[in-house]
Amino acid sequence: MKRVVIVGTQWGDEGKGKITDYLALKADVVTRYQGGNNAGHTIVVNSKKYALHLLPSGILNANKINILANGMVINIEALINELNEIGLRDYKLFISDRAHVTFPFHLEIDKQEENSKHKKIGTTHKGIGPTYKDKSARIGIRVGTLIANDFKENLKELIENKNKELTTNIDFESVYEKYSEYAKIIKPYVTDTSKLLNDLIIDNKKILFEGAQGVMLCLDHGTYPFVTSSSPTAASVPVNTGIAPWLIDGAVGVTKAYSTRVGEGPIPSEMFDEIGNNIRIKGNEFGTTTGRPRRIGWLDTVVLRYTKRVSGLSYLAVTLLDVLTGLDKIKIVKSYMLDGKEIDTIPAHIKDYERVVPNYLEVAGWSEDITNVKSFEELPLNAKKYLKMIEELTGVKVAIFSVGPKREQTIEIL
Ligand code: 2SA
Ligand code: MG
Repeated sequence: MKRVVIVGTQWGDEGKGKITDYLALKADVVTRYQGGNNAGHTIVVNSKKYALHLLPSGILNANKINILANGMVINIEALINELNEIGLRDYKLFISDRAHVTFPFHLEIDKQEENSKHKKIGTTHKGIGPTYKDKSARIGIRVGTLIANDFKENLKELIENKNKELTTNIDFESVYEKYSEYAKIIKPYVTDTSKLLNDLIIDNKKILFEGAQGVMLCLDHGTYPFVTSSSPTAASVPVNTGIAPWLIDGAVGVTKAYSTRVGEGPIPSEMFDEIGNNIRIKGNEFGTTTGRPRRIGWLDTVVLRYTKRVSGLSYLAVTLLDVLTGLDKIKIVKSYMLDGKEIDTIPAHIKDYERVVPNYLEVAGWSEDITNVKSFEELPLNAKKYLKMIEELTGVKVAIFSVGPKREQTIEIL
């Protein structure tokens, strides 16, 4: 597959960064296409840790082309900080002139909205929703406008608009002063990335589209209103990058060997017991972006089949399999019960989804350490059975599994 989308099949944090990092070794281009710095992953190169929130995983490799496409919302200050963090090195970075700019007041609005709502979403407070809101309301500022001569007038209009809705007053001059400086820094990277991508496709380059968050957090197909404000599905790539849908060859769905969710909203297989606690500690299930403890549940194949349907999944990559080592029994959600009926989908109405009760299958676990396993064959029988069961229940082949954070702990099976 030449042009592949990395899709989070659950509620984010599936280990997409690790899988992208692994698959990026064979790719020429890595493109982020939605969200902003509400995403996050850590990359270790020469034993130095880099926390990336906006920059694509290929940035630390001088030979890769990295693109922030038009579907993104970009906190320019955070982007510049990330560039400073990676330091003086060669990189190829391109930023879409059509991506939208997240300003400090978007973060402020995000916090204010969360605090005033009686039903919290549990956002990352990164101003993601408010930036997309301005985009939809047709008052937002694109990167192309940030670097244009009349940025000042555009910013003034936006801030006058915002001052009407905010309890605090945004000082136009200080925002303008800062952002006109930032504009100079990023200007060399700004381009029409749709044109660039289409040219790269003509050149037969291998392209990875790196999704952030997960399909269950999709604005359209996720557990609305407990979702993010963009679409992490493979289907959103064409719109969010400016390429034709038929130029996408497939999608690798990344799933944990169990479920997690950070923020509010239902997770039907949530565990409130010692097993869940142990998984949280062993899997280091704390948010990269906000440090919040993640909620833990059993693997949910209703979710995976749903993700496959709305997003498309050519293959699965199962991460954190090693975290399940040592469990006597492992549960897998097979279907849900709602009002006495068995269902195999995610109800649209959130109150209904909150009421579903999972039907579980139970399989035997394994106790052998699997962190040094180098192939599928080396796995204990029950771990093999677990992966096979995931394939059977989803109808998607498991192409990759991972047994630890290191690159060599990612194993390809196909
Ligand atoms: P927001 O800030 O408006 O996007 O928040 C809306 C909801 O979306 C959830 N959310 C996330 N949940 C898990 N992981 C997220 N980001 C990952 C990270 C990166 C990834 O490691 O931080 O896996 O791509 C993420 N971003 C948003 C949030 O908790 C709210 O429920
Ligand atoms: Mg993450």
